[in-house]
Amino acid sequence: MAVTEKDLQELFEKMPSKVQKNRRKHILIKNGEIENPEIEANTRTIPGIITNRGCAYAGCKGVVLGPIKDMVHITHGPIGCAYYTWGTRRNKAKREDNIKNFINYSFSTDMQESDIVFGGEKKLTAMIDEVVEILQPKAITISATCPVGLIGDDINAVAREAQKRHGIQVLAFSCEGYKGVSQSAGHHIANNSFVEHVIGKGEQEEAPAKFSINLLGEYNIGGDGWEVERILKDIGYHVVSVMTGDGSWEQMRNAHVAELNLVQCHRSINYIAEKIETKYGTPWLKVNFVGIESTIKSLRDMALYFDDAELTARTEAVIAREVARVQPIIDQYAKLCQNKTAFCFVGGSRGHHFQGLFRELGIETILAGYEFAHRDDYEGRDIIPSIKPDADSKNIPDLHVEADPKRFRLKMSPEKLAELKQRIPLSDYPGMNVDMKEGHIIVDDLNHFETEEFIKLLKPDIFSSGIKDKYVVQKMGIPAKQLHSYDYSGPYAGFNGAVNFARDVSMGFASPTWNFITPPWKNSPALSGEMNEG
Ligand code: CFM
Ligand code: HCA
Repeated sequence: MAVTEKDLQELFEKMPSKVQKNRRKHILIKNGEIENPEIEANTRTIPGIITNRGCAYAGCKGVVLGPIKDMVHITHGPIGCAYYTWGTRRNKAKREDNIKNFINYSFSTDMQESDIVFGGEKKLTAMIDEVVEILQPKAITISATCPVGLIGDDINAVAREAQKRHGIQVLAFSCEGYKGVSQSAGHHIANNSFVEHVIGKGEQEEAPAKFSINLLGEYNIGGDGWEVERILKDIGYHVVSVMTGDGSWEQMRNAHVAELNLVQCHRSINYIAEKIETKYGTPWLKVNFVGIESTIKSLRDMALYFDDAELTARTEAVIAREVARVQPIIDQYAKLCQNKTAFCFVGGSRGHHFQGLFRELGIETILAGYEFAHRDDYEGRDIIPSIKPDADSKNIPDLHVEADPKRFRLKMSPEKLAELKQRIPLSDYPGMNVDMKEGHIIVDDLNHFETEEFIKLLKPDIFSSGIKDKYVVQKMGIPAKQLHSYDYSGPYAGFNGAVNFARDVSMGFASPTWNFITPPWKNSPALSGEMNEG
């Protein structure tokens, strides 16, 4: 069933008029007659609305910094903030020779009321000294939480002093939770600091091997990054650094030597790709390793970029071998998925990326959206010049970078690069809106009220989003698949990931559990009337 403007009208009528006015701008019904309609995104959620969004601290410490394994990440704040950004995201990391791995530890100053009253700088200083004494990390991060900004602890001064005292890099991040309208502000804060203080600071001058790449915006959730690396290494690529899944400070410092940057999640990391290009001359390529077709396309785009006969042949051989291996298994699972419908609502890029994988199984995404993406993630990169300054850029000034006179190196002639840009999505990406089908819904910052209303209207066969709404949705009788943490499963990226996803989703459909749940709309009749005994 398609949703009409009239349905939307009825849904909005249940909201207070101010909320209606605000929310109307965040919801679109895809209508081919209007090319790329404008959607409001990356603006403040109305207080009182139950949003799935997180905060700037979550985006900085939890998302971007957290997965870097050889740095100790200190949360200066209440214990809950540290715990939330440590255990639940499932960014996996392996032990490696000569690289320490602190990923299993959560470090927090565990701020108490007395620290709020008297200040917490001394406690933070003591904690850094203790960390250095016990663990001897090569670098430390300090992330601010809301109270730090409110009481005025100067974490930058503490970091500077600690850096002098211990002779190791100590980076402070002023990512107080309220700094932006969502996690997205935190991504900016983390990335700006890396561009300024970490990337390009290593000793290496040349790429250590042919076909050297960095993998940006891959956080190794459920092992996604490992599956992507497996494929890339098999083809003959050398992965210099991954930002930041199973990543390391050590490798990031030499990221400037790579010949190409791959960008998986553009929402959280496009700034780094842009800045590295300006500073070191490394072009970037938008890739998507979620879904078989997207994985194949990404691999072929990479081969086009490097333009090497042997690499291209190897790319095709690996694709052929992998597809022959996984497709028959996926086909079996896909039988259980035909003509089903999904809602796909995730934070930044996954709300878009997973639509292709759903489609390959025979599942159509009828409603999708992002928690905190910006307009370019919906409407495509082309609209960037027309975007009015958004909430993040007002709060977090853009970092100005210039070409590094010692290390800037053109990786390819400007003519060849320009010619390639005609054929592959170098420094470009289409928005989610292009992939949505006629009549399907796009919702920015979907809230819990709207979730329930849209479920009643569209009755999807599967709902994919996060932990905050999963259980409400399951109680409505709809299988829910977390696309943040993958519900203890994964990887879902690459060829093996597509098999895992097909297995998990079809299991959701095949499970008899749903027969024991009566959705609320089945308990109350759709039509109601009164008996007239006259
Ligand atoms: Fe990028 Fe991510 Fe996402 Fe994201 Fe996130 Fe995440 Fe996400 Mo949760 S970096 S934007 S801030 S792909 S943590 S690994 S799943 S909301 S869609
Ligand atoms: C975050 C992390 C998160 C939360 C997931 C969820 C993640 O935003 O702070 O709400 O289910 O992927 O772990 O996005």
